[in-house]
Amino acid sequence: MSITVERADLVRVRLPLQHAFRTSSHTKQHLDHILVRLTAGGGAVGWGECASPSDPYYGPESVDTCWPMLRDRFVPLLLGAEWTTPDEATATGARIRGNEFARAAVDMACWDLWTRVSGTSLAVALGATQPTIEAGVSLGIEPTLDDLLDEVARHLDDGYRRIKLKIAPGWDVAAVRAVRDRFGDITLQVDANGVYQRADTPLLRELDEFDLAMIEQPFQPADLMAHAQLQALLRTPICLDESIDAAATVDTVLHLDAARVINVKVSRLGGLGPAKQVHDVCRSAGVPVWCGGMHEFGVGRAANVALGALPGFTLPSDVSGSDKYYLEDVVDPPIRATAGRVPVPYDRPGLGHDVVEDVVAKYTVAREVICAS
Ligand code: OSB
Ligand code: MG
Repeated sequence: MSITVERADLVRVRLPLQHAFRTSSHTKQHLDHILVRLTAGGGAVGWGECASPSDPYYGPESVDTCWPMLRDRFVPLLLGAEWTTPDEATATGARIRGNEFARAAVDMACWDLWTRVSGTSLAVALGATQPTIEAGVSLGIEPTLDDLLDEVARHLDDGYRRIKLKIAPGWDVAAVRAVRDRFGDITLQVDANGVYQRADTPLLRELDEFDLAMIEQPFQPADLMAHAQLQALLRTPICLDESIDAAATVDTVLHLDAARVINVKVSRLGGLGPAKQVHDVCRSAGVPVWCGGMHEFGVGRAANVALGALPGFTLPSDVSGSDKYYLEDVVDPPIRATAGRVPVPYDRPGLGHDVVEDVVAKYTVAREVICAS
């Protein structure tokens, strides 16, 4: 079966948040992501999501860099090309370096299109085996420790079984201690998003006494040596997120013993194909992985659910129900966690969740159509 994409719609969608996000600089009431809708000759449609943050603080990309990369680079390379597998489709963009969030949107849309045309579910096509995935939540820095304790209590009440706390200088040991003291032996882990310096090693060692499931990305992404040196001092596993830009980096990380757990993200790695590769490398090395997220809308979230059901995903994910974040989502059926688990839609084609175009239209702030010339 061969597929040729003839048209791509880029849609910038702004979904209102359930609870405003506070960052160090401002408060956000909504998030903008780019949905990519591909139409093949014959009319079949596939959807992908670019879940880049608005600001280039997690990585170098932003929504505003992804849009022209999609419009002027990834989409024109794909349009008119004949392909038979998603890997062949995304190979059209292989010469482009970096820009993984933009690349991931096209990759995901090609997987959705391909599995819909072939009448299989994305989960089956990827080789997923788990009936449900374990949902976890990622909680941000709160104004006070009492606010944090309330947030943790609320999510435990909602059935989530694993809690991840964002930490940063000034919001680390005391926050972890407060949560441990109050909630006992829940599965607890922390994520620093690379904000500590090597000189903070004594402080990071203090976290070792709290039986954390892992410490995620303490140092900046390129500093694998610092992670290896810290891992040698800790009993708690280090997990890498931002550092893992490709399967090849996993080899280096494992060789250095710079981490003992890997966070696999479709968005950060440039799509489902490369994310599966990282899963496969870790699985054959016996290294546990879990599925991370970027606050995806339903399209990207559905891709995370399918990926997160692969057999090597043995640790709880950051994939929660989309109602944790959004008042209304773009897919039907909605993605929900029940008793801390999200079901995997093996019996539905493609992503397993259909995009509701009326909802997309309601929240669209920009749209551009690119056709094969
Ligand atoms: O580091 O895992 C991260 C969100 C934006 C940027 C970075 C990260 C995150 C999350 C969100 O932790 C997890 C989710 O999608 O719920
Ligand atoms: Mg992270």
